[in-house]
Amino acid sequence: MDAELTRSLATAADLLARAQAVAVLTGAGVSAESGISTFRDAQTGLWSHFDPQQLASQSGFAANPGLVWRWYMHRLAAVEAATPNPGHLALAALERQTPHFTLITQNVDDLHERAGSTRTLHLHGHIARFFCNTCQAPYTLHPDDRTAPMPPECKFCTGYIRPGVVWFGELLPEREMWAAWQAADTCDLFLVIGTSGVVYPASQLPVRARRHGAPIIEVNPEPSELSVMADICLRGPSGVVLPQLLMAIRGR
Ligand code: BJW
Ligand code: ZN
Repeated sequence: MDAELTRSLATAADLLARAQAVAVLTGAGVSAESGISTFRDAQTGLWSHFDPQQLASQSGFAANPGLVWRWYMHRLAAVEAATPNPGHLALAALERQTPHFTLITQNVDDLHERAGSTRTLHLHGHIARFFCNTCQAPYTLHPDDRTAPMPPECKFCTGYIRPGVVWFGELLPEREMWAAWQAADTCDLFLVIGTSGVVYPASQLPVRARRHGAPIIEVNPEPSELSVMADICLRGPSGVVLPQLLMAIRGR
């Protein structure tokens, strides 16, 4: 481990050990080491010709509902086959040893929950939940839907069924967003992990935390849009850095 990372880990561990209220924002990078592609990574294979930003929108769904459905079924299968990595496990352990801990995720997978995190706020919804795009009625996925060329149709209104995620231009779930603002406004330490920080309003959470003086720690192998406001940048994959951080806290 290089000397700068060792020093930064020790400072971050001190801050975490003293903090009473910790808020954490995670993004796709935290699931990368579980084999789930990050959102803005070049898509692979069949999907490399498509723009994820266009697919994850009402206009993309209207233009080609079959394509969007098949993309989500492909990604759902990847999430179901994946298992939590040491980064997810370290965050669950951190929750257990912190008096007030709020985990806010932009991820649509359930790997934080499967790692043992108990109070995760999903700002962008869940890939394994479904509802009607027209009348919002909830829908239970049928095994045949997974390989269907088109989305299933709603039995109430014949609208198309869509995944329970938040697309561009859509509002975030109110209860989760409100709880996330609260956590950012009241924390005494904010961690930003594995996110490019380009998507609003999630990107505003660390801004809010910083406004009232909470130190910001970033964990990301690459600089992000949020690096400029971070007091400490831990440059490395979260599956490696977060367990090291946990060890540094315990070794104090
Ligand atoms: C690792 C790693 C390892 C890799 N360890 N790290 C102009 C200006 C400002 C705002 C807007 C604008 N035009 C429109 C907007 C608003 C828009 C927005 O923000 N757009 C921007 C792109 C500009 N936002 C919205 O529309 C939101 N709604 C909203 O604002 O409502 C009000 C409103 C309505 C109408 C008009 C205007 C306002 C909704 C946003 C919903 C986003 N949904 C998605 C899709 C979810 C479903 C799906 O998954 O298909 O959520 S988009 C996508 O981005 C997904 C992610 O959760 C989200 C964030 O991405 P994330 O997690 O940061 O991933 P990446 O891939 O970007 O980055 C990965 C990072 O990991 C990198 O930094 C790597 O280095 C790192 N990494 N390996 C640690 N091992
Ligand atoms: Zn319907």
